[in-house]
Amino acid sequence: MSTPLVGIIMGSNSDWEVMSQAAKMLEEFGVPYEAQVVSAHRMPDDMFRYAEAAAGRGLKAIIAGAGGAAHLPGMVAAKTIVPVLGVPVPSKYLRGEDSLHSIVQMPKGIPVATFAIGEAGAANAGLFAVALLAREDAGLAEKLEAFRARQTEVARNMKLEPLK
Ligand code: RP5
Repeated sequence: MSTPLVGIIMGSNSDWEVMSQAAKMLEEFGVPYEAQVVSAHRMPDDMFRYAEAAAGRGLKAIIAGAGGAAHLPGMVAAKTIVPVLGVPVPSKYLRGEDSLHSIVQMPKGIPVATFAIGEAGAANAGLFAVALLAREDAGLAEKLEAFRARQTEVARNMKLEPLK
């Protein structure tokens, strides 16, 4: 396995169903990544260690997902200058609106690039990490262009059922 360029972290293994969409996207593009649970409130020291080591280990982006009072992306961003992409994971009672607000409302000075709630957000965070890496990797840029072109073709070929 090559050295990971993207770190995917999440608050719980219950987030994996959503966060695996980011991993699938990175796999599709052949980007080396790692994925693990780093809980902000249950493993705060591990979280800081992860963030502090990220740049030195060669991570170019960190995709961080959490649900509820989702402080993981913001706290990780506070301890590293590696770009942090935040994914709000749907929560049981507030359906992820709590997660979204916790992640998106970062005070000025520590940015977290915040994505949509749930699977689309996780997949788009993966795609965004690919786009970041593609700035320095012509082969990856070509794959991203091809991905977009295929998507365009699918949309162009969409047929609508006639009214009955
Ligand atoms: C957060 O609390 C996690 O990110 C997860 O979305 C949520 C629930 O965690 P579990 O109770 O399923 O471990 O920390």
